[in-house]
Amino acid sequence: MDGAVPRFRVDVLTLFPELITGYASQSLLKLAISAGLVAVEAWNIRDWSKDKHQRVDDRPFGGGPGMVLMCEPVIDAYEAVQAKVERPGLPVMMTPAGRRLDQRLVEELATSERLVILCGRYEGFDDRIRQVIRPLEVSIGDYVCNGGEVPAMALIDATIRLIPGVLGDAESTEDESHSEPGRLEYPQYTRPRDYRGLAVPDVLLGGNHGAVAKWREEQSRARSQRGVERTDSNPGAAASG
Ligand code: 6GU
Repeated sequence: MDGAVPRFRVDVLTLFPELITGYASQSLLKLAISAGLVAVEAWNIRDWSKDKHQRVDDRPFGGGPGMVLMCEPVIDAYEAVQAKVERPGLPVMMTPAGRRLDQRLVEELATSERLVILCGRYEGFDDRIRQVIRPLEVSIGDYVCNGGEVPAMALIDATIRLIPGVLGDAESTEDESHSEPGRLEYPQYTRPRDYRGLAVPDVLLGGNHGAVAKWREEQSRARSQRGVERTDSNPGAAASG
């Protein structure tokens, strides 16, 4: 690190900051952080509670199960974290009611210099948090997770790999699954040539680059087609969002 401002910064507001710091301490993200390309900071919303028991949630008005995250600690945390650095971040709220995360949205997010991500737990956020902050609301799919942390990690994971320099090989985002909408990558093989009677396709061993490219194109097309069929035959996967 040379003290330069990282090209991409993510601040995550959560009740479980260690989920995020644990994730950020491994693998590609760890390398990108130590190279100074990206920064990921996790903040505990509880630190902005004014309650002597550090409470951040309360029962819903109107009754019903579960607890709701309160306006004051969340918005105080959000405003304090926004003020930590000069450039304001795009506010992002992780919620199953949000816009479905896809590669197009990932690409949009990667053009941002800074995200401030709000992760909820319990039954959700007091709606006035959304009304005050006016965040981009993002969902990772039509199912319910126990909190926004795992969805936030999926968003961060997909986004940082588009930040220049994070992946070693500049080409490796070009060819891969979803760089064209709905397009899936061709199958890959490595040693050994034969595993439990399953052989590597001959074309990959022949050294004919033209033939390899043609085979991969065909395989990619066939896989993408199968993806469409799977979605069509599975009403859950086809649900709109
Ligand atoms: Cl962003 N949050 C939660 N809690 N569940 C989800 C989600 C987000 N996206 C899909 N399911």
